[in-house]
Formats: sequence, structure tokens, C-alpha cells
Amino acid sequence: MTKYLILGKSGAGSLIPEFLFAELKITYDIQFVSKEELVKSTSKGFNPLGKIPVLILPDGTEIFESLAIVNYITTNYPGLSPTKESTDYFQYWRMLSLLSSTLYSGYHRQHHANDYVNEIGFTSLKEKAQQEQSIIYDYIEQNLNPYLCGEIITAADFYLYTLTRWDFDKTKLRIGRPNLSIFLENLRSRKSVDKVLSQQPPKPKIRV
Ligand SMILES: N[C@@H](CCC(=O)N[C@@H](CS)C(=O)NCC(=O)O)C(=O)O
Repeated sequence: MTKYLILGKSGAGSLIPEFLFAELKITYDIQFVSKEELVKSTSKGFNPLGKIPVLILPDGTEIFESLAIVNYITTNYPGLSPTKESTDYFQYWRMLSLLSSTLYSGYHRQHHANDYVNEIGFTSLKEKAQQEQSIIYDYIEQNLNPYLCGEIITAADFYLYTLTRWDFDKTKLRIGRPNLSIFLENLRSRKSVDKVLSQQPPKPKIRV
């Protein structure tokens, strides 16, 4: 294998490395895989929980967890993360960590409620995830200027944009959040984002 290979699902967390590679003009392949395939210890891209994204490097090294993948891409290809010396360095890591540890998992709880509770708890689980996300989105709103680290777009912005795509009520998400609304328009109009989205295979329904 000479190219990067992303294992993913249409419209899901594999959009994050896809956006970064497209933005950096790095060629890659993508395969859409099943959970059953990924949990097999013998399979390419093994992940104990069968989750995507997985990135397979040209030398065969496998990386899972979106944050680790972002870290691999941004440390090997400069341009989408502030340097250690930059005043934005901690802002970048604070936002990226918040997105990957909290906002992402909040969407997982809503789209995969049956992984967490019995059916009787679905509504309450989803409502609580949305309440937590609303607090985070208000915080994000205060931080966008126009991007999370100010004038310079970073990997954290592509990460955030990916997560917003999974929201069940995208109109409500924008209400009272003018900075976020402009940010979403801005990201959606980027060539890299448009290219990746236009290449996603159809998916049966929004389940990330
Ligand atoms: N912490 C993981 C979360 C990955 C994750 O939840 N991926 C979702 C797709 S966006 C998935 O594989 N869902 C299928 C499932 O959980 O069964 C990461 O950041 O990579």
C-alpha cells in the first residue's frame, strides 16, 4: 500500500481525516467497513469496539481514535495546528479535547442510545446529552472568531464542523448563535469540504 487508507462510514467520524487530507491535498483511499469486521483481531484496522475512524498508514501502522488520527496528520503535515510556541496552542488543544471527549460522545449517546440504556431511558438519555451539548455550543459560540483559534483555520474547526452535521435539529443549533451560523456556512463552502461530502456514498439514515 502506498497511500493512506481510512476505514470509515458514510458521513460519520471518518469525515474528520477526510476533510484534513483534502484540505492538505494529500491523497488517500477510503473503505466503508462494518463493525463486525473491525472487532476481529485478525482484521485490517482492528478496533476493540468496532468503531471508526481508523487510519492505516502506508507502512501498515494502524491508528484509531479520531484525536490520535488528527494528531498524526497535523504533526506530520504542518498547516492545520498552531505550533507549541503559538499563543493559540492551548486554545487549540482545549477545544479539540472538548470536542473529542465530550461533544462527540454526546452525539454517540443520541444516535446509539441502545448501547447505553434500555429503551425506557432513551428519551431522558437523549435530552441530557442535548442539554450538555447546548452548554458546550454556547461556549463554542463565544470562542468563534471566526474560527476556534481566531483568524487561522485549524483541524479543530474541521472536527467541529463534522460533529455539527450529526445534530438532530440544525435550525435550533443556530438560533442565538450567529458566530456558529457564519462558521457553518463558511466551512460548508470550502472546496475541500464540498469535495469530500460530494463523494460520500448514500447512507440509509443518519446514524453516526
Ligand atoms: N472516541 C472515538 C469515537 C468513534 C465513534 O464513536 N465512531 C462512530 C462513528 S462516528 C462509530 O463507529 N459508531 C458505530 C458504533 O458505535 O457502533 C473516536 O474519537 O474515534
